[in-house]
Amino acid sequence: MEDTIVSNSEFFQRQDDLISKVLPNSLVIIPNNLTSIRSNDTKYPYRANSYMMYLSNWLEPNSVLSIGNFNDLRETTLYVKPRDTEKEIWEGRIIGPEGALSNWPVDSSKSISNFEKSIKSQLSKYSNLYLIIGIDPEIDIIVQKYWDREILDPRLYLDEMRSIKSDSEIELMKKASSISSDAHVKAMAISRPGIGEWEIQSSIESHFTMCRSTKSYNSIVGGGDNSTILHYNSNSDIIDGTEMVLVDAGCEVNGYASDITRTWPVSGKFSQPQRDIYELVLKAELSAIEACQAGSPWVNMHKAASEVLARGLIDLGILNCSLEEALGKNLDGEYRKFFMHGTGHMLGLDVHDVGGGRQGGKPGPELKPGMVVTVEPGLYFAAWRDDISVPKKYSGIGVRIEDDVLITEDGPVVLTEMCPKTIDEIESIVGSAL
Ligand SMILES: [Mn+2]
Repeated sequence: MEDTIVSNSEFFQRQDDLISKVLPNSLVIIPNNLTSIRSNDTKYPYRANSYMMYLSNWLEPNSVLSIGNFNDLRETTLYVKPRDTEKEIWEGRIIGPEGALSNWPVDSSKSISNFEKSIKSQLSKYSNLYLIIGIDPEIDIIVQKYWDREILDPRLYLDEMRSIKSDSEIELMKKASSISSDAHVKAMAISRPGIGEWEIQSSIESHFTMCRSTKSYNSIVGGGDNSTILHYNSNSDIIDGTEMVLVDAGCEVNGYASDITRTWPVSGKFSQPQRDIYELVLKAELSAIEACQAGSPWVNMHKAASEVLARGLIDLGILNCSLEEALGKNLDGEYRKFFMHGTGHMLGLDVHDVGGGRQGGKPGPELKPGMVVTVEPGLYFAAWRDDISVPKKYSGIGVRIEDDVLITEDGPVVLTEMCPKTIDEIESIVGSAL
């Protein structure tokens, strides 16, 4: 079993919490993610489903977790791939039902080949069924064969549980934050005029691997105008000595993500226009972090960042309008041409984690102690866009600064604070490993 800081008793506690929230006599079924083909007979690296990881830390594909509360007693069953010597010779060890039962937080364990038979008899004794539909279509079909009543969604409860992190989850997220911070510092240190975007990507991801972690999303390394493409990830261009690079990369540890963005000039020296934009985004970021207070609505951090950015865009002569017009009635004014995404998202087992965010213009959930959010304002002046006009000196500049923030009773705690972001710090690190 992989090292983890989360104990089996904590996993059992999560299962107990879940079954105390669902209706009496309910069965909750959580299928695991499918594997996916990369080409012919090679597969993408497998990543277990986050709900499966949250409730059982089971990481092998071809598996299903079921948790029932029949007569108020917990009944957790893990259906897993059976042992198979022939297969194991080629593909590696399979834990199997016996291994699962002795080391994982489950009450019983069976071969996945018995799933249909077992679920058929289980369903006949339960009065309610919860299933996350759409993860594994085959499981959906089997379950619906034996259940013609309404299927309920357990995510209603699970997302709320997952949005508040326990001490051990926070510890894992601190570990991920620290590895990602070091990776960014190393990448700054090897930066030089003419460096390839892929070289920076390789340095960052090799550090993740070296620390026995894995990237939690595809690394974004965009030099010059590429930095204005929000989800750029071909990382295939050479970066000119006059340009900055925007790097959005983070690793996960035991499934828990970190998510950091830094932007720096590959020469190690900010030009005045780069400095103007960088300082403005940094000011917006610090103001948004300050707004991450327990008890305040989600939208507050976005408001804080937006106000700083809108005012700054006017001061720099990029917007020629009133502050009201720049900001807009619903934070939808002129400034959105240059800051077109949200200020942050929840962070956890998924990099864009469950349980948060603004949807449909609503203020979003209240920030609570134990939540971890990202704060990531940015400004993007794409040279290739013909729908905007900005002073020439700012054309082709894109800056985003992103940190991971834990909400506590005593105010925001920046988990990624060891990753430098002041202009002085960055200028002293860039190129220092050459
Ligand atoms: Mn992010």
